[in-house]
Amino acid sequence: MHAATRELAQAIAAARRITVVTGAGVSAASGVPTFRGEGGLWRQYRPEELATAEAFRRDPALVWEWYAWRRERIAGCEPNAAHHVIAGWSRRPGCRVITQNVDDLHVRAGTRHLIRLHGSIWEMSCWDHCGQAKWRDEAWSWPGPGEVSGAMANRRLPRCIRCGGLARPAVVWFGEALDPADVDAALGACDCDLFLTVGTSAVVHPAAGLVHEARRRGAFTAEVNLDPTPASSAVAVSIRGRAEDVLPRLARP
Ligand code: BJW
Ligand code: ZN
Repeated sequence: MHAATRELAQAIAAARRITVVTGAGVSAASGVPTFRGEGGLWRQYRPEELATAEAFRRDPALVWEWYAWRRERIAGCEPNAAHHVIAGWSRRPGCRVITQNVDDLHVRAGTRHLIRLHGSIWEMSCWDHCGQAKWRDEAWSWPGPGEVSGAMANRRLPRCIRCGGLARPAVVWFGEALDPADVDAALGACDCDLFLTVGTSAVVHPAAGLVHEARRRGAFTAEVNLDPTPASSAVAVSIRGRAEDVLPRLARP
């Protein structure tokens, strides 16, 4: 075992309060595409072009088609070793898990005390803000090929269960505010002994700022990621590797 891995494994074993923040890299081994880098493109679009309210306003069918494609892919994925290790840590008192992922694979791995900063791809909300709380809908899927042109596609989009208006994915798009309760919980979780960031490019705020906040508050900070990120030089221990390989080693010091 490398010295950095051993040091982090021992710190995890000794820590009383652990906070883990995760990103798309944690689900990569399950088959969920990451946002940035290889496999991040859907057709010719980058996620930044589709994960916005402006894109949805302009072409809701295009955005829903992207989400339907992702929902179908995620439905065929299972939690991997990294999700299971994190779920194990989450059963320790004082452990909190913050995820940017909308795939719910942490939920399916049995993770406790989970804060889902960017929502869930399996939930919908009313685009018209009629007052209906977000609801879960795992059944809706994109109409089959041949039924998807223009007005037909728009008629087959999911509708609000209260007012019948257009439904949207209950996820947080660029430029949208996160749920203040989630932000409060995530900031509260920065009061910890050890803060570990896993599988995130650490560029999307406010999630990307949490590791710095935890460090400011005196936590031992660490990162496990395939590629270097803006957080790499700020943390005490940075391990370059795949979450599904490294996390099982960290769980067995
Ligand atoms: C592996 C691996 C393996 C691969 N093992 N590793 C401060 C500074 C600058 C900008 C801002 C700021 N504050 C706010 C902003 C604007 C913006 C922002 O951050 N922009 C930056 C990009 C510049 N933020 C926002 O707009 C946020 N809203 C906000 O702040 O609102 C303020 C407000 C207040 C009041 C009123 C109104 C507004 C919202 C951000 C929402 C982000 N949403 C998305 C889409 C979610 C829905 C969906 O999934 O469709 O969230 S974008 C996308 O990025 C998604 C992800 O959760 C998020 C982060 O991506 P992540 O997880 O890091 O994935 P990747 O692909 O980037 O990285 C994967 C990493 O894994 C890579 O590094 C690989 O190397 C690695 N990897 N395989 C380990 N096996
Ligand atoms: Zn409605």
